[in-house]
Amino acid sequence: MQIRTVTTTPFNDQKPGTSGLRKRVPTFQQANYLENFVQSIFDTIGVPSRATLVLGGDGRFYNREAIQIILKMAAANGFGRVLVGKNGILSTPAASCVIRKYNTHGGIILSASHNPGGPDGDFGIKYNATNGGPAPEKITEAIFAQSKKISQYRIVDSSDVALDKAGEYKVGDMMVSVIDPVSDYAELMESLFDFDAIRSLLTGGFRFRFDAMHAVNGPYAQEIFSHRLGAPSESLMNAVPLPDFGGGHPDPNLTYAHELVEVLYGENAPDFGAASDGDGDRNMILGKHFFVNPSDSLAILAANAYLVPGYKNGLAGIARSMPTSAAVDRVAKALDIPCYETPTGWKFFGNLMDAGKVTLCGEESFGTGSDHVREKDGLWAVLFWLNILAIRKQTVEEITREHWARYGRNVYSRHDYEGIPTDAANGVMKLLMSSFTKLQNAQFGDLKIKLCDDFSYTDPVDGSVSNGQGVRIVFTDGSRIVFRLSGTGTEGATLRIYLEAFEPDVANHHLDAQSALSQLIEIALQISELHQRTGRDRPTVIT
Ligand code: VG1
Ligand code: CO
Repeated sequence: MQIRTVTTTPFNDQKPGTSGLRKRVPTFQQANYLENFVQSIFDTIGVPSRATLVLGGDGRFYNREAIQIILKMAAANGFGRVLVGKNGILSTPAASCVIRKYNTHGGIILSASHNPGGPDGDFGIKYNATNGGPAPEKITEAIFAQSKKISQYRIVDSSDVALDKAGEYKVGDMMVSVIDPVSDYAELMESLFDFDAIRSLLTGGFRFRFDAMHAVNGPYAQEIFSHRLGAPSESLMNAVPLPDFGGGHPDPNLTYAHELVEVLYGENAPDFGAASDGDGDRNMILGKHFFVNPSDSLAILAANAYLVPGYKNGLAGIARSMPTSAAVDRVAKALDIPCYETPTGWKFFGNLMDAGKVTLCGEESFGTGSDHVREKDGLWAVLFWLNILAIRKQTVEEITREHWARYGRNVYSRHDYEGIPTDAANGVMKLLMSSFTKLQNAQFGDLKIKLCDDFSYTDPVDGSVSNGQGVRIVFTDGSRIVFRLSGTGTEGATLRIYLEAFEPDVANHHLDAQSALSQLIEIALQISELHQRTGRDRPTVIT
């Protein structure tokens, strides 16, 4: 095997964000840009002799080229085998599943998740550790540090691998197994859910729509919903993955999944609708003319987990990210199990799951998952809902309203201001942080501020500390406003405002979240001077 050592110089912007390194495609296409980052990963994790690596991505533009480069670099860095999804495809949860099932030395996932793709869109890369989960902060920081001092990378000269046929190939001395990206994952889903009950539901007049948004979950949805569960063919929308996601923004929310939303809010709407994102780890759940807030969805899954075979023996605990509503905390309390509050991003759940402290995890950003893998999992959440619907035989809206009646409703919304100038966004955050003393105990109408801080987390398993995870303004009645800067964007800054108020009274549960939260929204805008500082008079996305 001919290993070439190539001299290179560092780029200084290879800092992984909330979930891996995300940049515009042209940035990744620069000479040595991808190679530097991949070599920094290998240098940081160390490669045990003849170790196995998992490799796959969400199929977006530049996926195939990147896979060929990474295969040649893996061979040159001493890997003995790479398991790569056919056509270079693996959804994020499927990659996590494969890493765990075959006990590999982790995996590399190519995705920019919900960010748009195409030649001018975004690309991304991240390393998932041997537990199948996103590398924790101490590893991503070490990769970044390495990327700033890298001077060479290793690669072999070899022809490209035909990724379109499952089989065994060779790159240098390394074996490449091109695997079916769907089968291991589908098998895992069958082991968790009551497929017979779901099949009876889907073939018995219940009407279901799943929107794969031309992203990675198309083939997974076809195999699971159509082939294994017998869903009629009209159940699937946009199920053919495209390198640019059909020009769309593969983010399953009310703004970007509007095609599905129009169907579910239209005349003669189906009973249930769901969508997932670019890399298949997010989910949106809709009923007929009804939207399930992701924080509520997590709470409802937790409360109904006893109905689902994989979870019927109980949950060890639950974790949610800080900005996620406390709806699930109420369920944890009722179940008498612990509930953890972590910073944003799935990498913070891994230790808790590995230590057996939690079974279910969730984020307000349409992410839900469990310890079956170490990533959030879009199709898993849809199957979980279908399993509950199949057993309870009620509508999505009835189940949600009954949940609120029992636990109270955490009215919740997130307002995103996307693509604002970085300076303005930083200015807003600075202003808020310098206002803590002034805001403490301040009164706004009938609301009084109890606490303001910049969220900091100490991992209960390894004691690592993560600071600067978002500004919290908590009121005496438990209402909250949270401000955070996004760590997944590639253009300017995105400021997120998370709003939450608790409504115990069933008589008010019908209220629209925006009107129920109007007072908090006003306070948020006032104390952040957001409109004045950014020149924006409304959010780009409201969920
Ligand atoms: C966003 C979400 C966060 C999620 C992350 C990755 O991060 O808020 O909850 O874990 O995306 O999701 P940020 O830093 O932009 O707020 V995915 O599906 O893009 O990998
Ligand atoms: Co995603």
